[in-house]
Parts: sequence; C-alpha cells; structure tokens
Amino acid sequence: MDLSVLMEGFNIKGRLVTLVPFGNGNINDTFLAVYRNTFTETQVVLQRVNRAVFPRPEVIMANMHKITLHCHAKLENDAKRGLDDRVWQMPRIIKTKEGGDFIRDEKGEVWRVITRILSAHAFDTAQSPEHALECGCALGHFHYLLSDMPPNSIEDPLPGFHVTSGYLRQYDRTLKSKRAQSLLSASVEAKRLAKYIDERRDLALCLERAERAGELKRRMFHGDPKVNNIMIDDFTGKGTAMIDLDTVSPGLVQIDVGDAVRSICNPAGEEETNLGKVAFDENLFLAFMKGYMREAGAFMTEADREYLYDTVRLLPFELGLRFFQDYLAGDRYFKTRQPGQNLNRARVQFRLCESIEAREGSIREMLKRL
Ligand code: GN1
Ligand code: MG
Repeated sequence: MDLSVLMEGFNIKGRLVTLVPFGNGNINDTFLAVYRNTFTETQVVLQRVNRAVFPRPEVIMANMHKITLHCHAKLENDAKRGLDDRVWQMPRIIKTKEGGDFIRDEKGEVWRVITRILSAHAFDTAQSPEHALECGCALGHFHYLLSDMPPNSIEDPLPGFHVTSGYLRQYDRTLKSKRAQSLLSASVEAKRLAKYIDERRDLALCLERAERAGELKRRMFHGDPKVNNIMIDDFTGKGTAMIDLDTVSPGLVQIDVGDAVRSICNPAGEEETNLGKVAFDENLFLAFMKGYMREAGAFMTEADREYLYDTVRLLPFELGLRFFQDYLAGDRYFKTRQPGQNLNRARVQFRLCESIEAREGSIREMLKRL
C-alpha cells in the first residue's frame, strides 16, 4: 500500500514532504505526515484502525465525529466567555476530498487523518508530580467536556471493553487451549501469574456489582487515558489535550481515573523488565488526584469516591489479565516487538497491583482528604 497515494484522498493543502511511523500505540498503526507550501507547514496524523480490535471501524469514526463536534463547540464557547486558564485542544478529523471521515482501501482497511496537536508532547511515563497534576487536570477537564453529552448518542465501540468479568471468562477459555497449556507448563513465571489471578477472582467483580446495585452510573468516559494519551504543552508545561478518542463511550468515570493512575503512578513504565523498579508512587498519585479533582471534583458523587480505591487496585489487575490472556493466546491483540513481551507486561501490572495493595491504608487516607 503506497501511503502517499492514499494521502492524496484527503483534503490537505500543500505538498507532502514526509510520512513516517509515529507514536507507541499498542493497537492502531500511526504515521506522521508533514505538508508544506511556500509560507507554512501542516502536520497531520494518519492512522489505520486495527480491525482485529475494532470490528466496526465505521462506528469508531461516527462516534469520533459526534464527540469532536460536541467538544469543539463547548471549547469554543468557553474560550469566548473567558472561562479557561489555558487553550484546551482536541484533534479534528480531516475530511476526505469526497467529504467523508475516512478512506477504505481495497483490502477493506479503514484509514483516517486527524490534526496533530503542535508544540505539545505526551510522555510514556510520568516525569514529575507537576506532570502528574497536569495529567489529572487534562482528564478532569475532558470529563467536564463530555459531561453534557447524552451517552446514548454513542455506539459501543468495543463491546466488553473494561468488563473485567468478561476478560476473566475469555482467559478461562484460553487456558483450555493446547498453546496456553504448553506455555504454562514451560514457564514457572507464567504459572505464578495464573495463581496470582486465581487469588483475585473476586476483585474482578467489584465495579460490576456496584453498577448492578445502582450505586455507580455510567457517564461518558475516555476508556484509555494512559499517560501517553495526555498531551502536555511544550511551552507552559500544562495539560492541553486528551488524544486517542477511539474508546470514548458510556462508562464509569472511575475506570478512567484508575487507568490513568495505573499508568502515571508507575514511573518505571509498562515495559520495565526489572520488577524491583515497579512500585506505586504515592506522590504522583496525590498530585494526579489533586489535578483531577480540581477540574472534575464537582461531578464526583459519594459513591464515586467510595469506589476509587477498589478501582485503582482493579485497573492494573485487569490490564495484567488482558496482557497475560493475550500472551497465552499467541499475542493477537496487543502489538509486540519480541516474544514474551505480553508476559512481561502482565508481570509489571501485577507487581503494581501488589504494590497498591501494600499501600491500601495510606491510599484510602489520601482519598479521604481530597
Ligand atoms: C491499548 O492503543 P493504546 O496503546 O493507547 C489498549 C488499552 C491499554 C493500553 C496499554 C483499545 O491502548 O486498553 O490500557 O494499550 N487499548 C485498547 O498500554 O484495548
Ligand atoms: Mg488506544
């Protein structure tokens, strides 16, 4: 597939000068395209939506269309009224020459182009408490932007996403396969992780039970607010945008908090191979939560707060379970660069979960004081 020919289908001014792989996403293929003319430069992001993960990419794009429309209008309005302490940004879909939101190639692959947020970067790990605080502000502000969007206007982009009991069932099915059995019998570490999961099966159900009991209600959430999906302004050091909008849909906002926390409060990052370096950082946690509450505290109900500790513990468990299941199934979901990478990613998340359990008392205390 000649990507520069594909790019001709999109309505972008100037001449394409470069097109290179971009970012560290585990799911979609991402490229940066730079266009120039005599006076200026335009940078955009080209992505192929992973059809193995998102079976209906057109749903993703229809959702993205509605979400960006809603948020851009609100951002513009708030800016006019001078409500913000900064310019908040959100990527925009670049139309095709035919006026559509994406191009489907001859193989049926879906390609989209979105604007790049310039003079800003996302990091793979938290850099400092100030950075963590800005991540909290960015997620909180994002929840504010989505707070008046009717959840039923969005179609479920990824059925079963963040339903931990479903991941457990999928894991149990995978365990029965020959591949999984042979991977398990070949590795002491894999056996240890399987035991780890068995000891925490009940944890998987905590949020689902609360939702069924009516204690927690779905609102619009991001779904994937890890640290490298949060853009920080190069000049001011402030959070400026949430990116990767594929999973924005009705969900529990605490899941976003838990997912951001599991990625921000582990400064060693998701790919660390030395487990001794993986630990929950309470300073980063406190800073992140302060930033989040500043922007979104007003939406938090008592019940929302009550389930925060459980969620912070649940999210690394859930992601570890997803990585481990994928390892046993032959690395079909998360992209890998070397064999055993998903096994190692699972080890990191489970170690983080243990580190959270060991700090339960002080995490609960911090949450009470927010
Ligand atoms: C995936 O695409 P990316 O890298 O932002 C995954 C998240 C995981 C994350 C872990 C749709 O996100 O749920 O937390 O990897 N996204 C999907 O790095 O499954
Ligand atoms: Mg993603």
